[in-house]
Amino acid sequence: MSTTIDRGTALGLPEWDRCAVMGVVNVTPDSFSDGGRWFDTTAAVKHGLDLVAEGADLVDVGGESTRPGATRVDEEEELRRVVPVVRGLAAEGVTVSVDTMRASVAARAVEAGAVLVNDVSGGLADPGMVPAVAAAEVPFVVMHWRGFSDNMNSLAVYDDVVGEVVTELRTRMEAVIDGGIAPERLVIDPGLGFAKLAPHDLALVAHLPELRALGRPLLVAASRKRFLGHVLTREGATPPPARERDAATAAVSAIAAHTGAWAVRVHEVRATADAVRVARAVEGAA
Ligand code: PMM
Repeated sequence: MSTTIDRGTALGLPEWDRCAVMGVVNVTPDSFSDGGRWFDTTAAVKHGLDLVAEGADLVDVGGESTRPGATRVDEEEELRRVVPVVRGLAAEGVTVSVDTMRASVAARAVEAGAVLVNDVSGGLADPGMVPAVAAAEVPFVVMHWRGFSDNMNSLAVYDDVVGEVVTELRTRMEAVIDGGIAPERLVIDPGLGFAKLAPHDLALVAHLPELRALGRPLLVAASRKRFLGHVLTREGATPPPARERDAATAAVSAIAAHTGAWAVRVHEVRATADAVRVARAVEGAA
């Protein structure tokens, strides 16, 4: 089936005829929405397989929480969390991506079978990352990022959030290409919630085609984030907890799929798998 929306493709990854679904496995004790739930290799692998059974096209494995205010995990611990889970899922034939800001973790995860490196810092956190990914010849997610989670809220200052994110992403794309990563392997991501307040995130979701105009496939990761808590908060009430934001997440998945996202990254796969299929059907009927 041919698509009417050109979502782009990343060299080295399968091609889907609709927006792909990336399921999240956080092997962490403290991620904001699912910390502690899959903090064991067997449970994490099982969870990844469950996400595939529910409709995930690829599974993103991370061992470091990036929630606002989080402090960094050390390298040995991150390796211990991530590598066996990547190996276990890849051995089952799952398309695995690794969510890490460390070159050593990316390299070891690729050896263990990961086929995509997802670095929320876009290569800024570790000077070894870009050379490692270039050498491994795997696709690379360049996310919009302004600084580590412990102080990113103070960096959420914009005059024109869409224009500034586009400009800063373009600069990072040029830097990683200069560093040796093939342009065909890049995926870009607006970094919802990273140095952004709710109005910034909403503006970025409203303007995805402007990000897509950078010419690379677009990954959108809204799942359970704070801006959805804001949207769902009734007057005078506190925001619903992260795990009660899955219907809102699926709504963003439908919008993102309909406006050209290549993939959406979510914790709860079932509703988003339906959302991207509905978006595909609507696209086919246009
Ligand atoms: N957000 C989180 C983690 N990894 N990766 C990408 N590419 N984009 C994101 O927005 C992103 C990410 C936040 O933590 P979570 O794993 O609990 O969603």
